[in-house]
Amino acid sequence: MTSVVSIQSAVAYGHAGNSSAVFALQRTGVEVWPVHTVNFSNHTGYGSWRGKAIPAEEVWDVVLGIDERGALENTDALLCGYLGTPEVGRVILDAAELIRGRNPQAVFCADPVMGDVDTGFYAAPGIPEFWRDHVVQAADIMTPNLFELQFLTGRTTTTLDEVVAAAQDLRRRGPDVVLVTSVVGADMGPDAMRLLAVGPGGVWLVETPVLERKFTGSGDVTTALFLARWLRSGDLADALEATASATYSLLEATSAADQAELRLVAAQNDLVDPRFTFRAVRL
Ligand code: PXL
Repeated sequence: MTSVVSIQSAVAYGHAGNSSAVFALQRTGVEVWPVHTVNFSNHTGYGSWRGKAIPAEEVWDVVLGIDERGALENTDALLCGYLGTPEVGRVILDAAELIRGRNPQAVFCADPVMGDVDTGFYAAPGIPEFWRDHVVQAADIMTPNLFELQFLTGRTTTTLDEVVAAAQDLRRRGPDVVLVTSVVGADMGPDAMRLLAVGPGGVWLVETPVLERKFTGSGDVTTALFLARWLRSGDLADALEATASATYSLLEATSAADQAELRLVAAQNDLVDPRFTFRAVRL
């Protein structure tokens, strides 16, 4: 059984961080051990929320407890996302090292959650820099959106070629596989949403129709599904297609129901048997 340690946020209401990734992983047949970085009432996109970030020592303590069960030897991947505080950045690096020590084959998948084009940076000061200066070098897989890719590489991109070049640049700094979400550019039409995957299997692009909505938590589902499929098939194009198909189907169901929060439970079948399927093209 594939097993993943997932260190990210928890929200009581709605679906973001672990509160979207855990169910997505479980529904696709992955055993997941969630470690929470914050305990919030809801995601921060609402503008107000209650609850607190969990102190870094407590986050680390939970990782140690999992290790004391002997479970890290059977961990196939560490998945990380929303951090809450820059101090938790150190915890995810220590967790990656501990897990690699227990299982040298384990994969470190880091979603550098920090911001987006429309919101700007929403991560606390110091977190974007921690991803850039410390996590990039340690990760095997990274899944930035285009805004995050530009920050991590210090490049601005206007064309698809420049996005590919920035993703290749990120690969040279660390992760072997880079998945870029929300790919847009001057030479790309406004009529598609795009995901780009760059890795040992080449450069692959997939397009889905545009949904005129902003979703929170969709990136967390995207990364979770991509990791799950990558662990299963090890095939970049296959992982990209499966991720785009399932995520688009979920977002389409959310739009159709006119809901603010992802229809993760109601549309759970889309995670394993998506109603829409998309093919990736090699660039
Ligand atoms: O989807 C990213 C995310 C995760 N967790 C929390 C968030 C957000 C984005 O706003 O607020 C708590």
